[in-house]
Amino acid sequence: MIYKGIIERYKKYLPVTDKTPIITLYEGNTPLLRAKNIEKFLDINCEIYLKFEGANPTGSFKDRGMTMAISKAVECRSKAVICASTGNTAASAAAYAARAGLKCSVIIPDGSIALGKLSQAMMHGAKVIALKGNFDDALKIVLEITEKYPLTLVNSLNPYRIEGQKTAAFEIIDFLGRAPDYHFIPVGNAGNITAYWKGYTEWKTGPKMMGFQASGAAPIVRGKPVKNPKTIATAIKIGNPASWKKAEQARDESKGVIDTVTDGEIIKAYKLLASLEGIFVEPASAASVAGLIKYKDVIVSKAKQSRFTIVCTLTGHGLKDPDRAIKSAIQPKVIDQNMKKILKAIGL
Ligand code: AN7
Repeated sequence: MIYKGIIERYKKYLPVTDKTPIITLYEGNTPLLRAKNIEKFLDINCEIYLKFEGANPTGSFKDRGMTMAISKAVECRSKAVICASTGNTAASAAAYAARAGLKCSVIIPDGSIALGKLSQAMMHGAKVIALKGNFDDALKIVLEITEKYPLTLVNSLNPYRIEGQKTAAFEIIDFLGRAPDYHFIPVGNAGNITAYWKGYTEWKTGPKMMGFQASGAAPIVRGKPVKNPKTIATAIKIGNPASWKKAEQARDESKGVIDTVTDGEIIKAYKLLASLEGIFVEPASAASVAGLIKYKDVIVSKAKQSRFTIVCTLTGHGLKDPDRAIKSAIQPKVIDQNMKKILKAIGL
């Protein structure tokens, strides 16, 4: 079968009918890559796989949910959609809305979203409102607007978003032939951990769900909302997640954990992925691998009896946040057209 996106592939398991117009950019079907170099680096007796969601059409996992949300919005004759966003939802909503011919407005926290995401939302013709406030303020305002005006909410509170995103768990089960033992995932607004758990439980299987928040933006771990969340991983700079309770449910039912990783740990994992595996992700995405590194000893001690299979979701592409990449790596050398100096710089 020719691949035509997640709705075509998983129609039977999604709330669509033959009448649903499918708005797709052929999202999904993303690589599940074995990470042998990281296994070796960590000296861990497990198989580690990376689900690289940066390979989606707009560069993040949001496209899986957005193809569903926008298709259903068109089916319901909606004319306009709106979301609050730390960037990736905005980029995805703007792209799919453009393809569907819908109006799109996005409210983003001013100064707190990565450049790639902002450029996407702008290019796809969304009305971009940069709010003087944070993501939580933006979401509150968007919810107020959608209560009063006929705009379709395309944040993950829209249940079709979760339905679309659960297909990532289906792909993992299809690829491995079963569910992994552990699944590491970044947690922001907590829609994705909710969606994966829904996908796994629909197959009556499931790994331990291991969710990670940035330590400066960790309301679920702290047990209360964080007023001024702080982290370099702007995608998950969220102080009051919409799917808080469902994330806790995923954690508890799967006997997993939701814990923190520091910005330093995130940057370390971000660099490891790029330098050891050739996979460029945005900082928030590296929270899953940072979490795996944090829990390595716990897993190794349990892995004595059996060899575990571990999946880490890498939620978004590194090109989303070029500023952070350039700040995190060795700067290029500026050199005259002088062969001797150039050879020296190369190390010859
Ligand atoms: C790269 O775009 O919330 O826990 O508004 O962009 O489902 O929120 C983005 C979230 C992880 C967290 N990694 O997922 C938004 C937004 C990346 C992200 C998350 C986000 P959720």
